[in-house]
Amino acid sequence: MKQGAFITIFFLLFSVVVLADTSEEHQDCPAPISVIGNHVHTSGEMMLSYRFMTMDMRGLQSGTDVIETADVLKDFMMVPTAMDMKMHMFGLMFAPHDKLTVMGMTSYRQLSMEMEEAHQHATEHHDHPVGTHEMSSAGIGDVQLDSLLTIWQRHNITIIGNLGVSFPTGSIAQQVDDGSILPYPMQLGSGSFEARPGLTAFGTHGNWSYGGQLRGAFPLNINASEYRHGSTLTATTWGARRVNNWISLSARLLFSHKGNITGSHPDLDINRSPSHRPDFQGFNRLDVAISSNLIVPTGSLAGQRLAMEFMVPVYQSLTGTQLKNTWKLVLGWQYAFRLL
Ligand SMILES: [Cu+2]
Repeated sequence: MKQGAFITIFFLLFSVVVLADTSEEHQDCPAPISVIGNHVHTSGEMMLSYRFMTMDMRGLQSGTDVIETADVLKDFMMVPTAMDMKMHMFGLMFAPHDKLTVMGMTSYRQLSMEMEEAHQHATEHHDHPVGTHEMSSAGIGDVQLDSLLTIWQRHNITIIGNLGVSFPTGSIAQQVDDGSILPYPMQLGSGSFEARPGLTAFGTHGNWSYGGQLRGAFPLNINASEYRHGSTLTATTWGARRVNNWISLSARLLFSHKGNITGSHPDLDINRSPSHRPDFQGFNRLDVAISSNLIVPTGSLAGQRLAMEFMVPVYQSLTGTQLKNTWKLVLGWQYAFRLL
């Protein structure tokens, strides 16, 4: 399998560089780029960030079983076969105090979904796929505010509490050209205010750094379209190793749980497609990711970081019939500087 070979080569390269011992002098060894709110800043420090995320979903699965498109078309008029998600994420961090960092984030999202459609005959039932088409949506996502409080710090270990809120700035009324509403996964926001608590711990040891984060997202209200997304819980743990003054490499495990939707959009017909069903939205997933970081230690570009993370699922159990994740890539830029 092409993807398997690619991952194997990546991991081999990764272990070769990790095992090659090089330098001694201390310098930051950051967490993987897509862990949000994993570090704090010192008073008066500011950080700008941009992340580009692209994710591929392909093939249907129910629970952990692979499902054929033709089988799903026995029960639905349409079925998604692939989905592509692109996100441009913008973030701003500022520390008014050594023990408090505040953070704001939003994103611009581009979603597209490929569908296969069944024949519609009054007298005869065909269940083989006959037509494919694509639907897409794009726009601003939800806005997140987060405060990071240093609650414990000793030796090389820091524990921070994350207190976050998400505002429903993303549209939940994205439509197809003919005016019909797009299914749940194609909407840009959740439509609800969300509480986003979390707990993050990280430490350093020589050329190594490590950490873990527990995070929840709890939608607080039924949105304007009469539904509420399920709660999300994530747990991640990472290890990073500095190779030299410029480069560090990291690996992490991520477990995610998402519940089903409560309520339903009044215009989404549950017989149309599996993605129209509010009870087909939850999942449990375990992902593994490797990443690299490039940090400029001195000079006029000091404080800049370029990073890349590549993630693949190793286990996913989907509630009902859904598209499964195949891979995700995040490219990021961060720039920290002293404002005050
Ligand atoms: Cu920061």
